[in-house]
Amino acid sequence: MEGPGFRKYVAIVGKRNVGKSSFMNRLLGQEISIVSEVAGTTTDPVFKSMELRPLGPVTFVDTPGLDDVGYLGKLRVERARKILYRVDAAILVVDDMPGEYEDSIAELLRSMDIPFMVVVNKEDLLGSKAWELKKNYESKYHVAVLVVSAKTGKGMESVGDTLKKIIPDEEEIPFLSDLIDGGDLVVLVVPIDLGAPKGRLIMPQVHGIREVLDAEALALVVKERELRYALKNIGMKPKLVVTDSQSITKVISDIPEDVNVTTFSILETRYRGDLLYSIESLKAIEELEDGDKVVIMEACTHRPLTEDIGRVKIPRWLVNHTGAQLEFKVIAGREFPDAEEVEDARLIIHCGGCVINRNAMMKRVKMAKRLGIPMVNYGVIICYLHGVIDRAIKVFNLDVKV
Ligand SMILES: Nc1nc2c(ncn2[C@@H]2O[C@H](COP(=O)(O)OP(=O)(O)OP(=O)(O)O)[C@@H](O)[C@H]2O)c(=O)[nH]1
Ligand SMILES: [Mg+2]
Repeated sequence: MEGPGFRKYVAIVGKRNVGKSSFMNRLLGQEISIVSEVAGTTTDPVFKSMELRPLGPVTFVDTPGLDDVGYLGKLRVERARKILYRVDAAILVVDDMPGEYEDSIAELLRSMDIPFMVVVNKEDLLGSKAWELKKNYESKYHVAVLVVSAKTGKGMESVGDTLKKIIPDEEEIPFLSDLIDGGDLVVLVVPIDLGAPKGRLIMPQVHGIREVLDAEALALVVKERELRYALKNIGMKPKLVVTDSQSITKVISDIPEDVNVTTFSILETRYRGDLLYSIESLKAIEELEDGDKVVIMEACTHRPLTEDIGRVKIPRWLVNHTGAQLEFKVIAGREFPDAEEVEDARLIIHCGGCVINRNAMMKRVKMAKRLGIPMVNYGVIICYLHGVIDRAIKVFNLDVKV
């Protein structure tokens, strides 16, 4: 399956003239990036896609040697950050001992949570010194180091294997099965309103029911109007109540105080993304001021409804809550936007991401983190703006204060 989160982006970084472009060309087996003995040949990032076994589709990003004169200090880091925020891994190409430049790149990559490997290039020139360099890089950075020659092709065959090892696959997180035990009663409150699709339930609802059954627990599915009646008559206290975000305040008023409750949307945020970051990012709401830019981000491009949750309701609630004149911008689509489009945003409000998988959603979370932008999800912000977030996340026992 091809899609965002499946294709890997790998940046090739290193000093000028170490052979970054030559290395990429050799991987691709064709001349894509201009190579020359003049330092600073590559001036803008060059993107090139290929199938690299055993990794699958990869897009390599050949970067300008970031030690360019004129891009020193902070500016250089800012420039690198804008290239690197979207990559899954980096390859640091070197032809000499680790120095200040390599240290600063390694530190930047670590701070951005980007796994990297080192490639000692020019083995044909360096000879045994190449292996000495390998030892140095291994003991200094504790990463995988390959010795290659972009010129002769030596050592190049291990690049795919090494990249596969350093790029982690996201672990799977259960939807709700870890929150319940066999025999528990779980109540799923499902609105059947105009927004509900005809004749069926939506994915998170089906997912919830399925996991309750897998856990050998009992699923009771009701509309919000029948909730009180159901609880009165069933004679059993629910372990968990899951509801649609928009009915949460009503649902809370209908259930005992000590019953855990959350929303389908919060479960989805945890399942696909980073619930903790979403909750930590709520802080940013209280800091919003007049003129601040808030980005509404959706992973799909559905046709907006008239009372659209992301485009109409959340902005309205947010303005009411903060009292600030905010500037909203909607960005929809399967690709996370360019850094320029979001870097001045004070907050990103992201949809649940039902059309993308965990790898893709986590990648978006990482990109927001790397750009230093707080990012909350619809379900989390709705509960926060309705004053019920503490109650709605209690069941997860997270180590966070809202
Ligand atoms: N002998 C030898 N020369 C190499 C090798 N790889 C690259 N070179 C040479 O090193 C010089 C620089 O190579 P590039 O690939 O342009 O280096 P770069 O890192 O992309 O440089 P910038 O784009 O300027 O940052 C060229 O003259 C290449 O032919 C190698 O494995 N062996
Ligand atoms: Mg180059």
